[in-house]
Amino acid sequence: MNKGFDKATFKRTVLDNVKNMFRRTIDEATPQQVFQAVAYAVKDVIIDEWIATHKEYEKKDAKTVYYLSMEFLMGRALGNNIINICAREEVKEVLDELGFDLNVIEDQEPDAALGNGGLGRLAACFLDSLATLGYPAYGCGIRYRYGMFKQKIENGFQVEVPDDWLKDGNPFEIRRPEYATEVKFGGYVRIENRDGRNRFIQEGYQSVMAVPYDLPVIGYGNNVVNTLRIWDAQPINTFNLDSFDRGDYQKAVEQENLAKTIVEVLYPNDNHYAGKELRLKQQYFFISASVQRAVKKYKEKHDDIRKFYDKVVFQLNDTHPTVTIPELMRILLDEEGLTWDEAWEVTTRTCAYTNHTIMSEALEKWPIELFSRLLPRIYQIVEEINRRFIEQIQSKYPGNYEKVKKMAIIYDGQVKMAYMAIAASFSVNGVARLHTEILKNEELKDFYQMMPEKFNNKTNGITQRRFLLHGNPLLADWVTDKIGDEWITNLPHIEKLAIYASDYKCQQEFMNIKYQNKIRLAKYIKEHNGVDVDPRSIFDVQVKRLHEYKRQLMNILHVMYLYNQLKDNPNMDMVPRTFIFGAKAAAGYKRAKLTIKLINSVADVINNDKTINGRLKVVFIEDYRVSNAELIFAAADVSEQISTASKEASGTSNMKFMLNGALTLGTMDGANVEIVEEVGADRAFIFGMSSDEVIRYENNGGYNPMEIFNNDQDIRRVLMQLINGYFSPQDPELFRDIYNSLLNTKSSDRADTYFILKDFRSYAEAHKKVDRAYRDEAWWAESAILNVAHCGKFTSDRTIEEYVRDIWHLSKVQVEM
Ligand code: 26W
Repeated sequence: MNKGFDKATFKRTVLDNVKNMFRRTIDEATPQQVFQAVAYAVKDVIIDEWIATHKEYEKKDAKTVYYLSMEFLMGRALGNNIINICAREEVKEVLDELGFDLNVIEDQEPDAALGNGGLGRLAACFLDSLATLGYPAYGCGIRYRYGMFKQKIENGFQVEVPDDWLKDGNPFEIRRPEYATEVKFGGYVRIENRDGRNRFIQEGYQSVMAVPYDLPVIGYGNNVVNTLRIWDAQPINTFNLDSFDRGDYQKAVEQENLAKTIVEVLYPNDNHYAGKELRLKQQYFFISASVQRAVKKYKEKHDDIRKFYDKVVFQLNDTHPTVTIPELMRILLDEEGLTWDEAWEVTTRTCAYTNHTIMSEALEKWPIELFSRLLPRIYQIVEEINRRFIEQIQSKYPGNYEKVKKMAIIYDGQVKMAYMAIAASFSVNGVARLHTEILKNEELKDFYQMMPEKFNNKTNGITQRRFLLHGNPLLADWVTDKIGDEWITNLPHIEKLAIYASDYKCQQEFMNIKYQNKIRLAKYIKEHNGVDVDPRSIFDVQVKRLHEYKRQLMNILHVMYLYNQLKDNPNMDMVPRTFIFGAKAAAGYKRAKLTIKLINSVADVINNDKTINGRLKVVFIEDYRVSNAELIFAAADVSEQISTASKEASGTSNMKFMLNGALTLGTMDGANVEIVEEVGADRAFIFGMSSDEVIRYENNGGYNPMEIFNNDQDIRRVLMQLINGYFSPQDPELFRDIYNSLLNTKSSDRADTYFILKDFRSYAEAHKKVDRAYRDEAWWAESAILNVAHCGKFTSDRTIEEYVRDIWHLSKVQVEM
């Protein structure tokens, strides 16, 4: 309940908006128009708080974190915003009175999909927590014209469709042309000696104007509204026709094109570095604009730029924003006139770096040629950072040239972004305990040995406001009914549920809510896939980006294996199971796309086989994204978290499933380790090799999957079905590459790189345990409730408090209205 919320005023605003924006009365308005009208009305409600929040920050002169990220996967705003202003009931009533269903209106909003997956969604959860906890924070990113592509499934194959998310406008954003900033690319550096000092002047460059758009990030029930600032690019010509006047027509056109292309589209790669020039332009574009703006803002209030770090901290979300380091150095050296040592002191006390992956193909290494051509002055600075860093290595390890080779920022013709980030940050963190240990002891061992004090862990978290309160209203109400609503801002409080876990009546209530949510998802599946699924079957779900290390392939191979068993043994005793997949593959990732086709081919055969009596169903949910994720988590019984141990830095869907009462079926990887620690190993289904074992095999050149192929006839049968047309009669060779990837060393440097065959038997065993466990209704209900009760650690509120305590050192601000 929001005491300050005036229903009558709100209703009038909605009606006025429909009239003024669309020249229509409410009964003529389309749902999309009503959505727009409601969104603008909500913006009206929060605008004073947004202003007041920033006034308060100014007044307190509060230290601010800038969360610098190429990706913010915000999803839809309306539903979340009205929840955070605590006016969901009121808005729902107003809409009822106007003859509209709030859920239908929410469905009109496109997802803001300015991110790929885990890293982008984590940034969104962090913004929610920062605002809710009352910490001064900006998210800084790019206003991509096209976000993450929409996925269509045609004939079982993924087809990418552009995501034109801005086509109806974006009601919550505000354009801020007064903060437009020029960003320069290319040209050359002229050195001029003035008063005995060298000045570095970039000439012959192209530039664009970065224009920010601000989006409100609303704290839960606390009047705080923070800002997500995303930058658009505009041609500079419209501001300054000089070059055109001087007859430099070519350059004017090029600058126009640069502005158009730079923010055109989000790169849909997850965990894969592609080395595209435009990507580096995007990185420097939003970083230069954000850093310039932060410095300017600081200088409005403070004289001594050498104390910048007292008021500002830059958190680098993976290496993508690492040019922050040389860009801040450039501003301090070239514009503020600091000495190198002074500038370095400021930079290294301002920047902190988060690592999100150990996948070696994700490491950003830019060719010197490209980097220095695009960013000539920045490159000079990187060279000097590298030169001094090598000196430091040599003084610590005299004569040890191996160390220099392994740790240099520039080596082998490449600029290594992670190494620069580590060398120049005061904090380096991993995103789950196991991940941080692997960074310290394996991947970044040399850096850890040289500067152990920088390394720390921050286990990821998720926001319960979106993934329970908004996504699963039935369960949210039930929880509140049992223990009150403190869990909304203090998730560990949810532990109070534990005493209800063994109570028969509570178990019934809980399982009934799960059943209602399964009906809701079954309806969605019927509408979108045309497949009937039985809400009484076990909903066994794997939703995440498609990647070999996440092993969706192992999941579908196991489905094939189960299907074979059912065919051989029609009376086999098994609880009906619905396997649900959702995953986008990077557009250029052939094998991942083929895996999607395999899942859909298997689904086609199984779903249409009358002889198995619907005991097995396979569903691939098209266009998995934040909005349908909310429905999926709420309806899941089993959460598949089956990455090859050591490969998944943390995972965050594992936490969202747990919060919604699904049991984890997973490996001891990423945050699964900590989930099991919280809920107890007996309330999850753990299988497979440990990360130590995986790493040991890797260091010894892998293992021989042929042995398994030769000795295990069930596995052999499944693999043969990949190449005998069993699931692709019209093209028996279709899945040859997948078969080869598992068995043939020629198709990848190691056969079965991700140990699918090696872990298969123990995976199948774990599935058998799920089947047995689900029959014990009381045990399952108890376990599901205990999962909810023990998920307190995994709120992003906790994660943010740890960042604040150990890295950012911010103070909470209160906003009175
Ligand atoms: C340069 C291409 C590229 C693009 C994205 C490389 C790497 C990425 C991201 C780091 C991939 C990513 O999203 N990583 C995920 O981050 C989550 C939040 O910390 C973790 O929970 C996931 O385990 C991790 O895969």
